[in-house]
Amino acid sequence: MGKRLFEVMVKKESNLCVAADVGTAKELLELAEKVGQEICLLKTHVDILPDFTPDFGAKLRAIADKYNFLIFEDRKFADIGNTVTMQYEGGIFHILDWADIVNCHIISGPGIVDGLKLKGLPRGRGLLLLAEMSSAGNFAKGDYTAAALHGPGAPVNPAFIQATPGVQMVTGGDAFGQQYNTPYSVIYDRGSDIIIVGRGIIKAANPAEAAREYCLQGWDAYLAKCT
Ligand code: S5P
Repeated sequence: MGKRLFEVMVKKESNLCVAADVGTAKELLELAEKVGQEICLLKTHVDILPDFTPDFGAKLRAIADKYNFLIFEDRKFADIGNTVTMQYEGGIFHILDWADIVNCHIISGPGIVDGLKLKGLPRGRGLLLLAEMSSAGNFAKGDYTAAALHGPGAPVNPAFIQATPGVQMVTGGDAFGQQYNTPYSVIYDRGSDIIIVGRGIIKAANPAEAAREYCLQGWDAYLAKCT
């Protein structure tokens, strides 16, 4: 999945992931059509959609295939391995069926990765680990961050892909402790591969235009970093 993601990024010249935190599934699908051309990834929170129906995944997949982007369900699994296997595959959302990539906290230890791998690997799915968080006062730092990056004593795998939220055109924050950095600082100064942008795009007067601008800035910074 990592290879596929890099292929999409190169082909579309985009390291932009849009966080589709809109109010309904209908709006989400409309947003995916608007920004589809500019993104490598669309990040969802499927549990915020009041009009979710079982065909949501297939509808979003069709748009993802049309515009060649991958789907990242930001589920932030955090339980023991056995429980997350069921949360990943079952329930109402059947995330395993339609999300290319999911993520998890490492708070419960390596068993969570084993659980998600059991279901995800046979389907070729990807998994991102939360090594840090963008919100003020979060506890993912120091040894915790190092454990997420290195595992038990191993060096950082160069094939790991780093995606960073908390991105807007200007630094700042929101009323709940979210902290924003610019595309350039996240990609160039902090060495991330992908910028994750929510309200900077979805609340813009013209989300498609805003996505284009974030895409250009993110990719320029990435090229500057990689060359
Ligand atoms: O540390 C984090 C991790 C994530 S995945 N901080 C975050 O903000 N996120 C997600 O990124 C968050 O759930 C939201 O969907 C998005 C940021 O949205 P924005 O509107 O603040 O750009």
